Amino acid sequence: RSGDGSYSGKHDKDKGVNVQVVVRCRPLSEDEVRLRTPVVISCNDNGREVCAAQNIANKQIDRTFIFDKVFGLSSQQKDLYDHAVSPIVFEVLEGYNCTIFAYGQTGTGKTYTMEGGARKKNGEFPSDAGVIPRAVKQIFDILETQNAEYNMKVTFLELYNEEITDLLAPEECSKFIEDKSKKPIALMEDGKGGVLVRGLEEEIVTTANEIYKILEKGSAKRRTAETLLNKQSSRSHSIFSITIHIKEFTPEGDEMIKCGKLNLVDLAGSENVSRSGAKEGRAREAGEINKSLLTLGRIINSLVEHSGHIPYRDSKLTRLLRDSLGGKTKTCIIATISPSIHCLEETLSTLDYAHRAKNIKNKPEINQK
Ligand code: ADP
Ligand code: ZZD
Repeated sequence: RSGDGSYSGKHDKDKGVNVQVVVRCRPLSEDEVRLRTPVVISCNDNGREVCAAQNIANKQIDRTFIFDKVFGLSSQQKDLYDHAVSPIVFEVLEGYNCTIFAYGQTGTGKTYTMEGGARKKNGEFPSDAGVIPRAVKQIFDILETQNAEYNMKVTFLELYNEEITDLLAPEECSKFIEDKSKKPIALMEDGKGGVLVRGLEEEIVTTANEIYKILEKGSAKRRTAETLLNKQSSRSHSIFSITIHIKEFTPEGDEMIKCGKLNLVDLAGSENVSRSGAKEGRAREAGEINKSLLTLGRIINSLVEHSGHIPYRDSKLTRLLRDSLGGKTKTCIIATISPSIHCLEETLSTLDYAHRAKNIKNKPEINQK
């Protein structure tokens, strides 16, 4: 689909399709309300504009940015899902690989957006459920109504300090977190320009409930690992992936397999890069530089500046998600921001970053055999 909303088939493919970038601003927290924190962000709701009010030397200098969509302070999980994510899930079921990134400063709602509120004991679907559980539900709802023949597998991993933790690996392995007996995970080139994660647990699933249980298990494991290894969760990236093979028949009655993959990525807090950049030397020693996040930024820059070398291989995150950045995957970035005056500097940096990413072009292709 091209920018003007029309289908233009081949044409599209040749020129590439822009990465979709949406912005979501969280509401003020109760504490911020109590402290009468000034709001400096205004969103043109159900629109595409976000405006940051900046007061420099008593002069009002507003900056306005245009995105594919902007979700204002009062947007609900369902609004964001229906308008930004649901169309992407349909494309996954058509056989595209799609990736959704959540990018932003810690505390702006990346995890709230991607995961959302906890599961309910009574089994009811939470109204504040985030992108991941909603996508799972939508995928099964569609497959059921289509009466499709399919198989599905999921993976869930965390990346911290350039080390991968398999959030689905059985307990036997995680008990020995620091032990040599733990299953080694290695990234290997697959010879087709992609990367394989050797040793990563792939769970075959047949119902949405199974996936929810897997998410539960993965979340618990992530929390345990964080406590045990004293990790700072704002510095970790998590990637949840669903791969679906769907059997279909052509009008001629020939069998056809379509394969779609959805990657849902909750990135480390963006302040991990901008701040460590400022205090390079000491931060580097303290291991504070988030190599993966830094490399992601560099790749976005080289892609939009069309500078020859794209440093995909410089970090694990970008090796894993290489195809999402200038490749055959359809990509969407959800940039999350705070409305508070105290976050203005980080917010402007997030908006600049996200705005630059709008210029990346991918060349999506359907996987079918
Ligand atoms: P991050 O993952 O970016 O560090 P969180 O998702 O942990 O941020 O969000 C920080 C806090 O703000 C949490 O308490 C979360 O519930 C709340 N929050 C974030 N976004 C929203 C939103 N859109 N609506 C309501 N509460 C939100
Ligand atoms: N944000 C919640 C998890 C938390 O930090 O506890 S919400 C969703 C995606 C990835 C991992 C977990 C979830 C989540 C969940 C909550 C509680 C136990 C397991 C999983 C969730 C929420 C609604 C439906 C399904 C999963």
